[in-house]
Amino acid sequence: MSGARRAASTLRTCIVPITAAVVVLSLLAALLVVGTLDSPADAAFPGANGKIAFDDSTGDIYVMEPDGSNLVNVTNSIVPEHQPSWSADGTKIAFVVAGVDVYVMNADGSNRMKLTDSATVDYFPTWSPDGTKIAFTTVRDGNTEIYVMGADGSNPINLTNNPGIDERPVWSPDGTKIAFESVRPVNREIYLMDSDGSNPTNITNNESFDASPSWSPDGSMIAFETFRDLNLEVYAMFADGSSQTNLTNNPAPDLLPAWSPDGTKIAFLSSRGNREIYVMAANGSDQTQVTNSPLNEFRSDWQPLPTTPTACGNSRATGRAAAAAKAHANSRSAVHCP
Ligand SMILES: [Ca+2]
Ligand SMILES: [Ca+2]
Ligand SMILES: [Ca+2]
Ligand SMILES: [Ca+2]
Repeated sequence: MSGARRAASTLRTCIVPITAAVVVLSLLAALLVVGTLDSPADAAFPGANGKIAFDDSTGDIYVMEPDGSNLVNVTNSIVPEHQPSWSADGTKIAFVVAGVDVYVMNADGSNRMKLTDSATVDYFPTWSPDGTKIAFTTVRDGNTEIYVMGADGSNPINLTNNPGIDERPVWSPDGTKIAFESVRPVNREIYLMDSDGSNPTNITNNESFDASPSWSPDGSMIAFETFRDLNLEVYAMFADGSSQTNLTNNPAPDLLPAWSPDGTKIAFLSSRGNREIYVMAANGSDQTQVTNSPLNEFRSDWQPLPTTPTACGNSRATGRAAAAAKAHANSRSAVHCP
């Protein structure tokens, strides 16, 4: 391993607990947020924050900048498209057509391809980090199960095999686990299982409704929605289910969190008036409305953009800027940049 790669690896290791603690340790939040804002992306989905994709009550999928600008309809068809999910390299979107089949398309809406063709409904697609597989939900076996298939639709396999409701899978950034919702038998909880379907484990363990898991890009935390406070709130917890913390704290329904690829922000939906997409810092601060439409927005997902991060600043920087970046990095970590 080269010196620069080793340094980047060391810095990433340091950042994992920092990113997680931002949510839990409010007294340290300001300091720690500063510590993560300019850090390299720390994820199996390495990248900067790209566009936000979402669907709405028109049955189309849109992409926009995270501040709501440059809104583009990428489906523009008369059949309803919903549930966009970015691939880890940010080049493709998996989605659902007419509520019954999983498709993929390029980020600009081109090259649309149908992946499932069962007699029942297939929905909630999500990519594996390496882009080779897609997990989804289906009722083809007579009850709601999570399946995984090749990214070309080949070889679908049942991962859950449980008489309860199992749906909304999301792959962990390192590819080893899948978080999902399950009702076994009466209470909706967030479960983790190994990516081959083994070892399903209830991690929310709360008598209220818990749903919509979204991994932080470093894999240390999961954001989710819950009704435990008698209105929907977005919470975050460590991936073992500990330290479940309310991030939104608003009397309106807050739901469907989507962590940003750089780990610093979370997009979510809120019905503070008309339902809109909001973006907040990962500790719940700075909740900002980014859509403004009389329609109802639904699920959002944040595009990872490729970067070439190093622990010692942008490798393309030269001269005084590069020296300043190295000095800044050295002042903030145990890693010494040459
Ligand atoms: Ca099931
Ligand atoms: Ca529950
Ligand atoms: Ca709320
Ligand atoms: Ca709206």
